[in-house]
Amino acid sequence: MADCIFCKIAAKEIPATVVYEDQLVLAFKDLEPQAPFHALVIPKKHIESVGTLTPEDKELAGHIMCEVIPAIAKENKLDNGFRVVANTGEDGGQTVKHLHFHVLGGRSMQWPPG
Ligand code: DGP
Repeated sequence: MADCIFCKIAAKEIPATVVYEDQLVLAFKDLEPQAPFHALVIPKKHIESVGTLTPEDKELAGHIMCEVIPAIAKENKLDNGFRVVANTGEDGGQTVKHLHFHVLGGRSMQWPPG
């Protein structure tokens, strides 16, 4: 999508520190890290949010959850635990309208989040 910053990162038009990449998915360090390890996992194709996922995205979403995020956690030694967050829509606090999963680790997380 023309004006989407994460599409531009996926297309390598904007630089990012990549921590994982395959044909379907890119993961890169968050610009404003909220934990010692903070990466964003995005599909390369533009999907707005968890709220706009459809059954057609089942394989992609399963790939992200069942393969990509566990691989990132293992590679970055988040053995003591980590948090996965998908802010969704206005009330969910989503600021970038391209589906992304925050993966945060390296410190103890609190609950509830702010
Ligand atoms: P959210 O609030 O869930 O939509 O999170 C968007 C995140 O994206 C936020 O933590 C900051 C990060 N971010 C925004 N622009 C950029 C960028 O250009 N590069 C990188 N690496 N991260 C960005």
